[in-house]
Amino acid sequence: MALELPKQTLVQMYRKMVLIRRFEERAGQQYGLGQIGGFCHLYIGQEAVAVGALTALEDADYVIGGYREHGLALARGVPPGQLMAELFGKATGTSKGKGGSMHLFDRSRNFLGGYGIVGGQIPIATGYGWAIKYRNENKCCLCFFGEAAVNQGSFHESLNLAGIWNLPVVYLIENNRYGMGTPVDLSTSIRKLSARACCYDIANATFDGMDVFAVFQNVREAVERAKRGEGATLLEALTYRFRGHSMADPATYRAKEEVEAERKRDPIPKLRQHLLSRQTATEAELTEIEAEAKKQVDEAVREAQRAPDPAPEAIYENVYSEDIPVDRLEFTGQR
Ligand SMILES: Cc1ncc(C[n+]2csc(CCOP(=O)(O)OP(=O)(O)O)c2C)c(N)n1
Ligand SMILES: [Mg+2]
Repeated sequence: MALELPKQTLVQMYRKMVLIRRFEERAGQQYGLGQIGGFCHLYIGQEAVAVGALTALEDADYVIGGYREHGLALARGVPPGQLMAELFGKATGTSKGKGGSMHLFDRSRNFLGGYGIVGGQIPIATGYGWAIKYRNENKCCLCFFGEAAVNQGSFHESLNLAGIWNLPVVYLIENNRYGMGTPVDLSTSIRKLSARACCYDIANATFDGMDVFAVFQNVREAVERAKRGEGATLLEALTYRFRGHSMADPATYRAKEEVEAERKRDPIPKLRQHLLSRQTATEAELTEIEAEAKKQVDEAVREAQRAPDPAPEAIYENVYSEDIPVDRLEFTGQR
């Protein structure tokens, strides 16, 4: 699978995964130093899901996620300095410092957030799917959410509509085994969560979310299906978060042995080993990528520190939109 991808793509996947890991470590550190307020949910351990999935997407496609979305934003190409500034609540952040960790947006990259309500992004993705179809566009919407969201009404209602209307949406469950402190087998009666798609007659697959190529391949197939007009797909990536749910969670509800066993599945050393063993990249090239990621993150922190706070009067801006562009109001597609 990996072999058919050009070296440049494979190395870029590694670069992004390492950047996300270093960024999240620094975000955790800066949170501890009091530079970041509010909630902060780190993506450490899940990097292969964001990077594999977003490599399969085109720039014109839409991406939407929940509150554990720093990695999604970075994989989509949001500059780390702008992202760190948002976490710091600074005016140069992706949401002008008014969104914070859970509400990252970048319209220029079709990155739609960032939602704090579990499963809240799923109906929005479904609406985007409907709009794409109505406008006759050759695009899709990729929607990330955690495994705890599959018991929300919003999930079932959305998949039902996506099934009826054959919408170009890829629903991607990041099954990291826990919803806060609750293990998935205490919240959900079935083991294979992608099987829920059968109720709505949509395509589905479960795969190793620590294997960036498995993620890429499954998402690419789902994206192609959506763009062929064959409707939605429900995907389940089996992953794990190495840290607690949020910065306030010491994760005492899981055994040390379990975490150690999961760490052996760490997607970053796995990809590193793959690149070296196939001679796709040399040790020196990968070491340089790792040093570059660290430098980028150091610079992101400096940029965030230097950036100004939002002006007090900015509190009134971006609350209501009084000048919605006409192209947002007029639908030209066929029903
Ligand atoms: C509707 C709603 N209910 C409860 C919460 C509180 N809450 C925040 S995160 C979370 C767990 C979600 O777990 P999961 O969907 O598996 O995502 P993960 O945190 O593992 O990425 C809960 C219950 C919320 N934010 N929204
Ligand atoms: Mg979870």
